[in-house]
Amino acid sequence: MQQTLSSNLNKGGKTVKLKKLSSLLLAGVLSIGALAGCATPAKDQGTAQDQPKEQKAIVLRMADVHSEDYPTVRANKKFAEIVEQETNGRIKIEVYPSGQLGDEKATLEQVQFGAIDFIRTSIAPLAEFNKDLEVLMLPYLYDDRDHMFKVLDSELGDSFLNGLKDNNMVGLSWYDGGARNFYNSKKEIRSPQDLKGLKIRVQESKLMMDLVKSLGASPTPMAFGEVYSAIQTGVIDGAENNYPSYLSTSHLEVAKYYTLDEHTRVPEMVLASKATIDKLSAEDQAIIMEAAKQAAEFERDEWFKEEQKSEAAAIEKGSIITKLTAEEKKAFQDAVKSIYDQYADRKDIIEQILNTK
Ligand code: GTR
Repeated sequence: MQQTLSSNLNKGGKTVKLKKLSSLLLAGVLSIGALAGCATPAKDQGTAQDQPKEQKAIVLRMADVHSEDYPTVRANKKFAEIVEQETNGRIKIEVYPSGQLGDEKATLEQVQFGAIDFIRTSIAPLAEFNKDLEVLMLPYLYDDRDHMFKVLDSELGDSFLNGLKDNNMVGLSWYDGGARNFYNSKKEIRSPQDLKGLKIRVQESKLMMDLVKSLGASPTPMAFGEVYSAIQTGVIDGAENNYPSYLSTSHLEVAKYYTLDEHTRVPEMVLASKATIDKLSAEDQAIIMEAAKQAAEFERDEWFKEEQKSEAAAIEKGSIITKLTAEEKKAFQDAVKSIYDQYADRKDIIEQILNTK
Protein backbone atom coordinates (compact mmCIF):
# COMPACT_ATOMS: atom_id res chain seq x y z
CA MET A 1 0.00 0.00 0.00
CA GLN A 2 2.87 2.34 0.82
CA GLN A 3 4.21 1.98 -2.71
CA THR A 4 0.92 2.93 -4.31
CA LEU A 5 0.56 5.94 -2.08
CA SER A 6 4.04 7.31 -2.76
CA SER A 7 3.68 6.76 -6.51
CA ASN A 8 0.38 8.64 -6.37
CA LEU A 9 2.08 11.50 -4.58
CA ASN A 10 4.85 11.57 -7.19
CA LYS A 11 2.40 11.86 -10.04
CA GLY A 12 1.35 15.42 -9.23
CA GLY A 13 -2.15 16.66 -8.32
CA LYS A 14 -0.77 16.77 -4.81
CA THR A 15 -3.71 18.34 -3.00
CA VAL A 16 -6.17 15.76 -4.23
CA LYS A 17 -3.81 12.87 -3.62
CA LEU A 18 -3.00 14.15 -0.11
CA LYS A 19 -6.67 14.30 0.69
CA LYS A 20 -7.01 10.75 -0.60
CA LEU A 21 -4.14 9.74 1.62
CA SER A 22 -5.73 11.23 4.68
CA SER A 23 -9.06 9.60 3.88
CA LEU A 24 -7.32 6.27 3.37
CA LEU A 25 -5.58 6.67 6.70
CA LEU A 26 -8.87 7.56 8.31
CA ALA A 27 -10.50 4.49 6.75
CA GLY A 28 -7.62 2.41 8.11
CA VAL A 29 -8.04 3.77 11.61
CA LEU A 30 -11.78 3.24 11.49
CA SER A 31 -11.50 -0.30 10.23
CA ILE A 32 -9.15 -1.07 13.11
CA GLY A 33 -12.02 0.23 15.23
CA ALA A 34 -14.31 -2.18 13.39
CA LEU A 35 -12.02 -5.08 14.22
CA ALA A 36 -12.06 -4.03 17.85
CA GLY A 37 -15.85 -4.01 17.61
CA CYS A 38 -16.29 -0.22 17.78
CA ALA A 39 -18.58 1.99 15.76
CA THR A 40 -17.72 1.46 12.11
CA PRO A 41 -18.05 3.72 9.09
CA ALA A 42 -20.52 2.87 6.34
CA LYS A 43 -19.19 2.02 2.89
CA ASP A 44 -17.26 4.83 1.22
CA GLN A 45 -19.84 7.23 -0.05
CA GLY A 46 -17.63 9.38 -2.27
CA THR A 47 -14.28 11.06 -2.32
CA ALA A 48 -12.96 13.15 0.53
CA GLN A 49 -13.74 16.26 -1.50
CA ASP A 50 -17.47 15.79 -1.96
CA GLN A 51 -18.00 13.94 1.33
CA PRO A 52 -16.51 15.66 4.36
CA LYS A 53 -15.37 13.05 6.85
CA GLU A 54 -17.78 14.15 9.59
CA GLN A 55 -20.64 13.18 7.23
CA LYS A 56 -19.64 9.52 7.22
CA ALA A 57 -22.30 7.37 8.79
CA ILE A 58 -21.54 5.64 12.05
CA VAL A 59 -22.72 2.04 11.87
CA LEU A 60 -23.76 0.47 15.16
CA ARG A 61 -24.84 -3.10 15.89
CA MET A 62 -27.81 -4.38 17.88
CA ALA A 63 -28.30 -7.95 19.11
CA ASP A 64 -31.49 -9.92 19.73
CA VAL A 65 -31.96 -13.66 20.20
CA HIS A 66 -35.37 -13.63 18.52
CA SER A 67 -36.10 -14.31 14.88
CA GLU A 68 -36.63 -11.73 12.15
CA ASP A 69 -40.42 -11.35 12.41
CA TYR A 70 -40.71 -11.49 16.22
CA PRO A 71 -42.28 -8.38 17.83
CA THR A 72 -39.07 -7.34 19.60
CA VAL A 73 -37.02 -7.55 16.40
CA ARG A 74 -39.63 -5.61 14.46
CA ALA A 75 -39.42 -2.94 17.16
CA ASN A 76 -35.62 -2.93 17.06
CA LYS A 77 -35.87 -2.22 13.34
CA LYS A 78 -38.26 0.62 14.10
CA PHE A 79 -35.66 1.96 16.55
CA ALA A 80 -33.00 1.80 13.82
CA GLU A 81 -35.31 3.47 11.32
CA ILE A 82 -36.12 6.39 13.64
CA VAL A 83 -32.47 6.93 14.54
CA GLU A 84 -31.38 6.91 10.91
CA GLN A 85 -34.14 9.32 9.95
CA GLU A 86 -33.60 11.72 12.85
CA THR A 87 -29.83 11.85 12.33
CA ASN A 88 -30.23 12.29 8.54
CA GLY A 89 -28.42 9.05 7.98
CA ARG A 90 -25.45 9.91 10.21
CA ILE A 91 -26.17 6.94 12.49
CA LYS A 92 -27.19 3.56 11.13
CA ILE A 93 -28.11 0.68 13.41
CA GLU A 94 -27.85 -2.84 12.02
CA VAL A 95 -30.16 -5.25 13.79
CA TYR A 96 -28.82 -8.82 14.11
CA PRO A 97 -31.67 -11.22 14.99
CA SER A 98 -31.72 -14.95 15.85
CA GLY A 99 -28.72 -14.81 18.17
CA GLN A 100 -26.41 -14.16 15.21
CA LEU A 101 -24.06 -12.23 17.48
CA GLY A 102 -24.22 -14.86 20.23
CA ASP A 103 -26.59 -16.04 22.95
CA GLU A 104 -28.12 -13.56 25.40
CA LYS A 105 -25.49 -13.91 28.12
CA ALA A 106 -22.56 -13.67 25.70
CA THR A 107 -23.98 -10.67 23.86
CA LEU A 108 -24.68 -8.92 27.16
CA GLU A 109 -21.02 -9.34 28.04
CA GLN A 110 -20.03 -7.88 24.69
CA VAL A 111 -22.28 -4.88 25.22
CA GLN A 112 -20.47 -4.24 28.50
CA PHE A 113 -17.10 -3.91 26.85
CA GLY A 114 -18.41 -2.05 23.80
CA ALA A 115 -18.06 -4.78 21.17
CA ILE A 116 -21.83 -4.70 20.56
CA ASP A 117 -23.58 -1.33 20.74
CA PHE A 118 -27.19 -2.23 21.60
CA ILE A 119 -29.14 -5.22 22.83
CA ARG A 120 -32.74 -6.12 23.50
CA THR A 121 -32.73 -8.55 26.38
CA SER A 122 -34.85 -10.16 29.03
CA ILE A 123 -33.75 -8.77 32.38
CA ALA A 124 -33.31 -12.32 33.76
CA PRO A 125 -29.76 -12.81 32.42
CA LEU A 126 -29.08 -9.08 32.87
CA ALA A 127 -29.84 -9.38 36.59
CA GLU A 128 -26.88 -11.74 36.92
CA PHE A 129 -24.72 -8.65 36.32
CA ASN A 130 -26.88 -6.30 38.36
CA LYS A 131 -28.75 -8.04 41.17
CA ASP A 132 -30.86 -4.93 41.90
CA LEU A 133 -32.98 -5.80 38.87
CA GLU A 134 -34.21 -9.04 40.39
CA VAL A 135 -36.99 -7.31 42.31
CA LEU A 136 -38.62 -6.46 38.98
CA MET A 137 -39.03 -10.12 38.04
CA LEU A 138 -40.20 -11.70 41.28
CA PRO A 139 -42.92 -14.32 40.82
CA TYR A 140 -46.51 -13.09 40.78
CA LEU A 141 -45.35 -9.52 41.49
CA TYR A 142 -47.62 -7.71 39.04
CA ASP A 143 -51.39 -8.08 38.71
CA ASP A 144 -51.16 -7.77 34.94
CA ARG A 145 -49.26 -6.03 32.12
CA ASP A 146 -50.79 -2.62 32.89
CA HIS A 147 -49.55 -2.84 36.45
CA MET A 148 -46.07 -3.80 35.23
CA PHE A 149 -45.87 -0.86 32.85
CA LYS A 150 -47.14 1.58 35.49
CA VAL A 151 -44.11 0.52 37.51
CA LEU A 152 -41.62 0.48 34.63
CA ASP A 153 -42.77 3.82 33.23
CA SER A 154 -42.47 5.53 36.63
CA GLU A 155 -39.44 7.16 38.23
CA LEU A 156 -38.71 3.83 39.83
CA GLY A 157 -38.48 2.22 36.39
CA ASP A 158 -36.20 5.04 35.20
CA SER A 159 -33.92 4.49 38.17
CA PHE A 160 -33.37 0.90 36.99
CA LEU A 161 -32.64 2.05 33.43
CA ASN A 162 -30.09 4.51 34.78
CA GLY A 163 -28.69 2.11 37.35
CA LEU A 164 -26.51 0.16 34.93
CA LYS A 165 -23.68 2.65 34.51
CA ASP A 166 -21.37 0.63 36.77
CA ASN A 167 -21.96 -2.27 34.39
CA ASN A 168 -20.93 -0.02 31.48
CA MET A 169 -24.45 -0.04 30.09
CA VAL A 170 -27.26 2.47 29.71
CA GLY A 171 -30.89 1.32 29.82
CA LEU A 172 -33.02 3.01 27.16
CA SER A 173 -36.55 1.60 27.32
CA TRP A 174 -38.81 -1.24 28.40
CA TYR A 175 -40.40 -3.79 26.09
CA ASP A 176 -43.16 -6.25 26.95
CA GLY A 177 -42.19 -9.88 27.40
CA GLY A 178 -45.58 -11.14 28.56
CA ALA A 179 -46.13 -13.73 31.27
CA ARG A 180 -44.08 -16.92 31.42
CA ASN A 181 -45.72 -20.34 31.60
CA PHE A 182 -44.52 -23.93 31.95
CA TYR A 183 -44.54 -26.39 29.07
CA ASN A 184 -43.29 -29.92 28.76
CA SER A 185 -43.29 -33.07 26.72
CA LYS A 186 -44.55 -35.42 29.42
CA LYS A 187 -47.89 -34.50 30.95
CA GLU A 188 -50.48 -31.89 31.79
CA ILE A 189 -49.47 -29.63 34.70
CA ARG A 190 -52.24 -28.38 37.01
CA SER A 191 -50.32 -28.06 40.28
CA PRO A 192 -46.79 -27.72 41.65
CA GLN A 193 -47.01 -31.44 42.53
CA ASP A 194 -47.32 -32.20 38.82
CA LEU A 195 -44.00 -30.42 38.23
CA LYS A 196 -42.15 -32.65 40.72
CA GLY A 197 -39.22 -34.40 39.16
CA LEU A 198 -39.49 -32.66 35.79
CA LYS A 199 -36.31 -31.22 34.34
CA ILE A 200 -37.16 -27.70 33.28
CA ARG A 201 -34.84 -25.43 31.32
CA VAL A 202 -34.47 -21.92 32.76
CA GLN A 203 -32.70 -18.77 31.59
CA GLU A 204 -29.21 -18.27 32.96
CA SER A 205 -30.51 -16.67 36.12
CA LYS A 206 -30.26 -17.62 39.78
CA LEU A 207 -33.70 -16.25 40.56
CA MET A 208 -35.30 -18.33 37.79
CA MET A 209 -33.56 -21.40 39.19
CA ASP A 210 -34.87 -20.67 42.68
CA LEU A 211 -38.34 -20.08 41.30
CA VAL A 212 -38.49 -23.39 39.48
CA LYS A 213 -37.04 -25.20 42.50
CA SER A 214 -39.64 -23.65 44.79
CA LEU A 215 -42.29 -25.21 42.55
CA GLY A 216 -40.75 -28.66 42.88
CA ALA A 217 -39.16 -29.06 39.43
CA SER A 218 -35.49 -29.43 38.71
CA PRO A 219 -34.04 -26.35 36.90
CA THR A 220 -31.47 -26.61 34.11
CA PRO A 221 -29.98 -23.31 32.91
CA MET A 222 -29.31 -23.33 29.18
CA ALA A 223 -29.09 -20.93 26.24
CA PHE A 224 -32.38 -20.22 24.47
CA GLY A 225 -31.18 -21.62 21.15
CA GLU A 226 -30.39 -25.03 22.63
CA VAL A 227 -33.79 -25.74 24.17
CA TYR A 228 -35.52 -27.33 21.17
CA SER A 229 -33.01 -30.13 20.70
CA ALA A 230 -32.60 -30.60 24.46
CA ILE A 231 -36.34 -31.34 24.76
CA GLN A 232 -36.33 -33.42 21.60
CA THR A 233 -33.49 -35.62 22.82
CA GLY A 234 -34.93 -35.89 26.33
CA VAL A 235 -32.07 -34.03 28.05
CA ILE A 236 -34.80 -31.90 29.62
CA ASP A 237 -38.57 -32.40 29.90
CA GLY A 238 -39.63 -28.86 29.22
CA ALA A 239 -39.10 -25.16 29.74
CA GLU A 240 -41.05 -22.03 30.56
CA ASN A 241 -41.72 -19.02 28.39
CA ASN A 242 -44.34 -16.66 27.01
CA TYR A 243 -46.72 -17.69 24.24
CA PRO A 244 -44.95 -15.91 21.35
CA SER A 245 -41.60 -17.55 22.23
CA TYR A 246 -43.24 -20.97 22.62
CA LEU A 247 -44.50 -20.58 19.04
CA SER A 248 -41.60 -18.82 17.34
CA THR A 249 -39.06 -21.39 18.56
CA SER A 250 -41.36 -24.29 17.59
CA HIS A 251 -40.91 -25.69 21.08
CA LEU A 252 -44.56 -26.64 20.85
CA GLU A 253 -43.58 -29.36 18.38
CA VAL A 254 -41.61 -31.17 21.08
CA ALA A 255 -43.50 -30.07 24.23
CA LYS A 256 -47.24 -29.96 23.70
CA TYR A 257 -48.44 -29.41 27.28
CA TYR A 258 -48.64 -25.68 28.02
CA THR A 259 -50.07 -24.47 31.34
CA LEU A 260 -51.15 -20.87 31.81
CA ASP A 261 -49.78 -20.53 35.35
CA GLU A 262 -48.20 -17.10 34.61
CA HIS A 263 -45.55 -17.57 37.29
CA THR A 264 -43.67 -14.41 36.38
CA ARG A 265 -43.55 -11.40 34.08
CA VAL A 266 -39.95 -10.66 33.20
CA PRO A 267 -39.57 -7.14 31.76
CA GLU A 268 -37.40 -6.74 28.69
CA MET A 269 -34.98 -3.88 28.18
CA VAL A 270 -33.30 -2.14 25.29
CA LEU A 271 -29.87 -1.07 26.36
CA ALA A 272 -26.78 0.50 24.95
CA SER A 273 -23.14 0.05 25.65
CA LYS A 274 -21.93 3.01 27.72
CA ALA A 275 -18.79 3.10 25.58
CA THR A 276 -20.94 3.70 22.49
CA ILE A 277 -23.15 6.33 24.12
CA ASP A 278 -20.14 8.21 25.49
CA LYS A 279 -18.73 8.60 21.98
CA LEU A 280 -21.84 10.37 20.69
CA SER A 281 -22.81 14.03 20.89
CA ALA A 282 -25.46 15.09 23.40
CA GLU A 283 -27.81 15.70 20.48
CA ASP A 284 -27.37 12.16 19.11
CA GLN A 285 -27.70 10.68 22.58
CA ALA A 286 -31.06 12.43 22.94
CA ILE A 287 -32.21 11.12 19.55
CA ILE A 288 -31.30 7.58 20.57
CA MET A 289 -33.11 7.83 23.90
CA GLU A 290 -36.25 9.16 22.26
CA ALA A 291 -36.16 6.59 19.43
CA ALA A 292 -35.86 3.75 21.95
CA LYS A 293 -38.94 5.03 23.79
CA GLN A 294 -40.91 5.20 20.54
CA ALA A 295 -39.77 1.72 19.57
CA ALA A 296 -40.95 0.46 22.97
CA GLU A 297 -44.44 1.89 22.39
CA PHE A 298 -44.49 0.12 19.05
CA GLU A 299 -43.29 -3.17 20.57
CA ARG A 300 -45.92 -3.12 23.30
CA ASP A 301 -48.72 -2.77 20.72
CA GLU A 302 -47.24 -5.48 18.53
CA TRP A 303 -46.76 -7.72 21.53
CA PHE A 304 -50.36 -7.38 22.60
CA LYS A 305 -51.58 -8.42 19.15
CA GLU A 306 -49.09 -11.29 18.97
CA GLU A 307 -50.18 -12.72 22.32
CA GLN A 308 -53.80 -12.60 21.25
CA LYS A 309 -53.01 -14.61 18.12
CA SER A 310 -50.82 -17.13 19.91
CA GLU A 311 -53.36 -19.26 21.70
CA ALA A 312 -55.32 -20.09 18.56
CA ALA A 313 -52.09 -20.81 16.70
CA ALA A 314 -50.81 -23.15 19.44
CA ILE A 315 -54.09 -25.07 19.60
CA GLU A 316 -54.14 -25.39 15.86
CA LYS A 317 -50.66 -26.87 15.94
CA GLY A 318 -51.75 -29.50 18.47
CA SER A 319 -50.79 -28.00 21.84
CA ILE A 320 -52.82 -28.86 24.89
CA ILE A 321 -53.42 -25.58 26.71
CA THR A 322 -54.27 -25.86 30.39
CA LYS A 323 -56.05 -22.94 32.01
CA LEU A 324 -55.97 -22.90 35.80
CA THR A 325 -58.80 -22.01 38.14
CA ALA A 326 -58.09 -19.25 40.68
CA GLU A 327 -57.69 -21.92 43.33
CA GLU A 328 -55.24 -23.95 41.26
CA LYS A 329 -53.21 -20.84 40.54
CA LYS A 330 -53.11 -20.03 44.24
CA ALA A 331 -51.20 -23.25 44.88
CA PHE A 332 -48.45 -21.92 42.58
CA GLN A 333 -48.54 -18.49 44.25
CA ASP A 334 -48.24 -20.04 47.71
CA ALA A 335 -45.35 -22.27 46.68
CA VAL A 336 -43.17 -19.37 45.48
CA LYS A 337 -43.78 -17.13 48.52
CA SER A 338 -40.57 -18.28 50.20
CA ILE A 339 -38.56 -16.59 47.42
CA TYR A 340 -39.60 -13.20 48.79
CA ASP A 341 -37.75 -13.98 52.04
CA GLN A 342 -34.47 -13.63 50.16
CA TYR A 343 -35.38 -10.03 49.34
CA ALA A 344 -36.17 -8.82 52.86
CA ASP A 345 -33.66 -5.96 52.47
CA ARG A 346 -35.57 -4.73 49.41
CA LYS A 347 -38.93 -4.74 51.16
CA ASP A 348 -39.53 -1.02 50.53
CA ILE A 349 -39.17 -1.28 46.78
CA ILE A 350 -41.31 -4.41 46.66
CA GLU A 351 -44.02 -2.61 48.66
CA GLN A 352 -43.75 0.36 46.33
CA ILE A 353 -44.24 -1.92 43.33
CA LEU A 354 -47.14 -3.79 44.88
CA ASN A 355 -48.82 -0.48 45.78
CA THR A 356 -48.41 1.09 42.34
CA LYS A 357 -51.90 1.46 40.95
C1 GTR B 1 -37.75 -14.83 25.89
C2 GTR B 1 -36.99 -13.53 25.93
C3 GTR B 1 -35.58 -13.71 25.42
C4 GTR B 1 -34.88 -14.85 26.16
C5 GTR B 1 -35.75 -16.07 26.20
C6 GTR B 1 -35.18 -17.19 27.04
O1 GTR B 1 -39.03 -14.65 26.41
O2 GTR B 1 -37.64 -12.58 25.11
O3 GTR B 1 -34.90 -12.51 25.56
O4 GTR B 1 -34.54 -14.45 27.46
O5 GTR B 1 -37.05 -15.78 26.67
O6 GTR B 1 -35.94 -17.86 27.72
O7 GTR B 1 -33.96 -17.39 26.99
